[in-house]
Amino acid sequence: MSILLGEKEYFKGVGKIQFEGQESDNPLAFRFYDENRVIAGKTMKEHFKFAIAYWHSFCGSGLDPFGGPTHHYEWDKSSDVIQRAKDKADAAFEFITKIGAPYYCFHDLDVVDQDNDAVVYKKRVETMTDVLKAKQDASGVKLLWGTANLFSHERYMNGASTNPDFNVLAHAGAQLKGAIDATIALGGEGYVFWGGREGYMSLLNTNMKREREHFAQMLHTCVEYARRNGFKGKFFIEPKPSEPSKHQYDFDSATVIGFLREFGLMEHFGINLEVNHATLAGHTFAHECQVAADAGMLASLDANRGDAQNGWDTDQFPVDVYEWTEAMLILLGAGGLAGGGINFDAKRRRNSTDMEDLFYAHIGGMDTIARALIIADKITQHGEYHRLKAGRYASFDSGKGAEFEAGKLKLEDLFAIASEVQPVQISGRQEYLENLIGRFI
Ligand code: XLS
Ligand code: NI
Ligand code: NI
Repeated sequence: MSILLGEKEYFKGVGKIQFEGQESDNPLAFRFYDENRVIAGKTMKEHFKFAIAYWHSFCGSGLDPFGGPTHHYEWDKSSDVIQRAKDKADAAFEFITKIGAPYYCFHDLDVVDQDNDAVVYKKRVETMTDVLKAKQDASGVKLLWGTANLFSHERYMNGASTNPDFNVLAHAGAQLKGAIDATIALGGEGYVFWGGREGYMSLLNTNMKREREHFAQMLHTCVEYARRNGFKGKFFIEPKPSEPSKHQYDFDSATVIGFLREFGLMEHFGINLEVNHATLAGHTFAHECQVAADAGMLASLDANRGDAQNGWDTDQFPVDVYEWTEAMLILLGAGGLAGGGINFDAKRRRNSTDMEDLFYAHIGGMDTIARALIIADKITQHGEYHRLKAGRYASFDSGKGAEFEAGKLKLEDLFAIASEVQPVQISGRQEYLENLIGRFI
């Protein structure tokens, strides 16, 4: 079967990327990501469900606050809105099949230009849904999640579902309906809410309580609509502490879990964690993964990385094997991602202007994560790491510690025990553990 699904080939000279193993010198090959390799009972393909982000890979132009586009796309030339959207879809599916990602993700307005008229826009999204459906059927590529872009249009400058003006909220609802319809029609496995404008710039003009309540009400309204229309997948909230809002309501995993509990939304939702968002929240990626996993909410990941020196969402491709090994240990411990996959929410740099750069970027990211999984599995099988970590809590496994965990001890009991025993100093052995992990990398 030809991997070329459109009429025109956009990524000329690059064929299907193959797994060639660690010794390969071919820059356009995988060294670690072997989709059929079984690790801990599942193939890599099943573990990761790698997805390509439509926005960064096929829309992002390299533009930054100081300069215009540097990525000039062949598929972005037609003056006809629908033709341009179709050309972009051709390019997208050509890339997705060549890189061998089983999934993709999109915002409604990644696939077709927005229009202020809600009815015109609805029609456009429906037209493109049919186009994407045909491409999915022809290629076997699936939709990991869909979402609505409720942050770019100027009407959302004061928020979307949290806008103080009900008329703006209604437009957000119209867009949400369209994006949910598209996700259902395309068999999307999840639906993401990322609220870039759901937050505030100043509390002087913001009723935070009301805005959070409106946000929760909108989520309930979406869940009701989607379930009534046959959506069986998970909804994901993607936390981020700030940017573009000064303060976003979905600050981090812990905040989101609290919010979902407060408003009775837990059963329908999981968390979609993004590496760079964790960093911006002042956490490690592992911290965010662990908080979500402990609540049974580790559902999906947006793979990227920040910059150690710059405090913004630089969305670079993952390269840090140590960081991902820690995450993969948590993921293996949680029994995998609950309903989602790994989406590359990452962009090549503004000055990475060769067409091959998009391939190098994804190959590097997929190999980094694959390598981390292989390492995490070896660490798990070796056993010492897990033994040491569990061993630190052994005093709660039996005797008085176990009674405390079971809620059987009163404060007076603790006093009585303390008057008889003195704790001996026990090392946390952080460096030992760091070296232990390092041995497998
Ligand atoms: C922005 C977010 C965004 C979401 C989807 O920082 O990462 O890209 O993933 O709306
Ligand atoms: Ni982001
Ligand atoms: Ni993201």
